[in-house]
Amino acid sequence: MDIGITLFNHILSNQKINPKATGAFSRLLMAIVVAAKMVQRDVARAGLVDVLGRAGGFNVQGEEVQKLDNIANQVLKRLLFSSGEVCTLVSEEEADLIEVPRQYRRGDYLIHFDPLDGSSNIDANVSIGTIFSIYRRITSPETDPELKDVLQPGLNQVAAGYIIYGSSCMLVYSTGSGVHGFTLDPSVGEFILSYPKIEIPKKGKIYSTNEGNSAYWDQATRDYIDWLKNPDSEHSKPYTSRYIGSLVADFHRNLLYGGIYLYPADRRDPLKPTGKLRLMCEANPMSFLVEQAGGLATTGTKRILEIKPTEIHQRVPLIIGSSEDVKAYQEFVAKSDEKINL
Ligand code: AHM
Ligand code: MG
Repeated sequence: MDIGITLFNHILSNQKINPKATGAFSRLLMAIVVAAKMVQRDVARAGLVDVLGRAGGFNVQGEEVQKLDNIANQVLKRLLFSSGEVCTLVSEEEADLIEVPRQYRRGDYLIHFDPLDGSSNIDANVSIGTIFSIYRRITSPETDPELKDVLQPGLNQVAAGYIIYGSSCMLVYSTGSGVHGFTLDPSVGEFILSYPKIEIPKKGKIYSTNEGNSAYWDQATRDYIDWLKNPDSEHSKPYTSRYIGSLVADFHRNLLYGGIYLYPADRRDPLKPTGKLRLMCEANPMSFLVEQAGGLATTGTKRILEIKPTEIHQRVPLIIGSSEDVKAYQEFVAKSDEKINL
């Protein structure tokens, strides 16, 4: 492995091999990299609650302490606007499309992002992350961006990635030619290539799901999870259960070790049997990455990347991971007579 390739160099060398590249896309990625370092700095200080004050409360100077997801949202917006390369943004934290303020140049790209995924874990010092998904606009650059620009299927993503704030800070991304992971060296403030061309094992031994919800799942999902727990050496079962409750962290572990992550539809609210995770800022970017790494992502019946979105905050069931594990799940769904609206 080459040692010492910085993320900055990686982005620039990809730009150089594309004769049509203008540098716009590289500027956009660099803005995300700087935002990642800023959010990492703030996340690392989150443990100092007694000194700085708990989010939502007041610090020792009597100033209101902002919630970290809010801070991360503001940081990303500021850096992305300043890049001059975005025409609109969609954040998990905001209900509507985010307009680019007049003082900034407007570019051809739009980004869906979850500024701080798994943020309910912050106080317990559990890994959390930022997820991003980049598209090129499809309407004329002369006009204001429209809903159809932000409601493109995941297959149209030009890049996607995440930053994980864990025992180290890593940025993992793909522009459609493999998945690459970089680790932040805090002593020099640079992301260094640590996992080039990540390939998810074809089959894992880990399943990750919130089994507390199993009473609300469809029968096929319950049967599949029971099957994983039945000892059977031919299929390397029983599987190990690992669930952090932070999508970025659960996904990252499974990407490296192999396995399957499931957030299926549940029937707690019969009017919304659509799971919890958001298509645009969670399921699509993770599905783009997993496919680039040789894995699969499905609702159970549909490939995630082919879903035609209808709303910016649409939720979908997400079953994602090693190809053989996801295929085994799909077989359980295919055999089932139960019709669940996926
Ligand atoms: P968030 O975006 O509000 O943080 O919610 C998404 C998170 C994912 O990170 C995680 O996989 C899931 O919600 C956990 O949900 P649950 O607590 O229902 O298991
Ligand atoms: Mg989230």
